[in-house]
Amino acid sequence: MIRSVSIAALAAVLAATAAPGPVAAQEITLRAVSSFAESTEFSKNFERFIEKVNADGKGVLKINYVGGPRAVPPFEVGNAVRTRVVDIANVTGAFYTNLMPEADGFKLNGKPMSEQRKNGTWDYINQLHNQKLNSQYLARQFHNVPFHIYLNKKIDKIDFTGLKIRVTPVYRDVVEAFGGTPITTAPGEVYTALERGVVDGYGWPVTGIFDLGWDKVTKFRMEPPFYSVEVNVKGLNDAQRKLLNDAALWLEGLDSEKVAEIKAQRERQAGAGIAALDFGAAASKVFLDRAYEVAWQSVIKRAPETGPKLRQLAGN
Ligand code: 173
Repeated sequence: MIRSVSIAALAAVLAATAAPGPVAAQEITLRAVSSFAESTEFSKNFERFIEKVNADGKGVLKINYVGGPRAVPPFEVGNAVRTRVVDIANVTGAFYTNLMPEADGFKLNGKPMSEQRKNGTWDYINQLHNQKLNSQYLARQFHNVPFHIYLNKKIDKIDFTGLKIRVTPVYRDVVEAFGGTPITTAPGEVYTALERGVVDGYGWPVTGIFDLGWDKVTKFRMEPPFYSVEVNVKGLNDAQRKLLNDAALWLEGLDSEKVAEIKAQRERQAGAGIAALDFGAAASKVFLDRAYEVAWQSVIKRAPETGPKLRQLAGN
């Protein structure tokens, strides 16, 4: 039987805390999952967040980390949060577009979170999560980490005609816009798809391929980098809001470590024989302008009520 925090349980804790005398409050346990494999790049900082909450929250709140995609398949994590099968999740918007089509638009806003919290972006996105996912949007990570298209077939211009490219909603529109055939898979299926030649390339951030062993089955990384990774932590947290929010801000601050990490990963890719395909500034600009335009059009088409506001907040 899966445990979730009910309003009644929270009320009981609050009542106990408020009672006079030495009444010990009951520690609450929240179940957490990640939509990325345990101990890999896009789970690591979330795992540090859990350690911090468990240290700071002793006696008040405990997070029980159930694990990665073996616990809940990546594309089902959003629904698991909505239905309270889990209390806290580390997940990217592209994985729950079934519940919130505009969630795929968060990748188009690469402003630092300090700014997004000040200018109302975080607030607006949090409201969307309150309404559509029955949850709080605790933190957004990796705003400064871009995506790439990785390839095993060499191209001599930015044109994916004749290529099958593994995607999630993150890359679908841009792959199609440049003539490629998108094939959607969860990250767990990418290695085998590359090994068997089922796909000629894939979309993935600049960081994290070594954790998954994909360097062994990758020949090229196409420039330029585009969009920005959005992995968020969401959960139900009415009673322990301050503890979780303080830890969430700390988690967003970890993004500053990514500047050095990106440089190191690009060098490591070169060392592993993954050559950068760079077509120069003019071709990169054409690619980026189109990549943003097709993605915004796609978000606005799927979410006509909220998409334009997200674009205005992103300012691009
Ligand atoms: O490629 C993916 O699976 C994907 O969409 C993603 C999003 C954020 C971080 C890493 C991967």
